[in-house]
Amino acid sequence: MASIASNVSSMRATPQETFESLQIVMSDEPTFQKLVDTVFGNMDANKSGTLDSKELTAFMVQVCDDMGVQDPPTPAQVHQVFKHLDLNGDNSVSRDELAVFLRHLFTEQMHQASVQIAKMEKQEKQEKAATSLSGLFKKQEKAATSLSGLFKKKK
Ligand SMILES: [Ca+2]
Repeated sequence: MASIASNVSSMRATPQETFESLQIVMSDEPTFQKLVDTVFGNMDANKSGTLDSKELTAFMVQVCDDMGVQDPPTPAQVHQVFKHLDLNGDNSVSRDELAVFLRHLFTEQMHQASVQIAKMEKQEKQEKAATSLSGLFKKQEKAATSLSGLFKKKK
């Protein structure tokens, strides 16, 4: 159930993979809506068409478990998420309210993934620069050695 949401947000995927799968979902509205339907359908255990805090608790426990988080969410945390989801304050979360939340969540995750990708690219460049610099030093050492050899011969 949580598998779709956790696949998308899995910590095990590389930032590049995360970014690409989120981009696919976010760039295609029918795909996004289908995902919302699937997630909502899985969360709405009693098929009432809305989510209550019990259903949200079960969902959050599942997601935390899927993501390898040791501590299950506290009732206070669930309450906070519920309040965040329940945009019109009627004490239940509709499919459309979940859609708003997921769109926001995915946008945020795409941003985080792109920041991570940029960081990794920068690191790679720095490593390359360091490698070529040390190669340059080695060349200079060689040159210095052969020059000093030349010098010794002259003596
Ligand atoms: Ca509501």
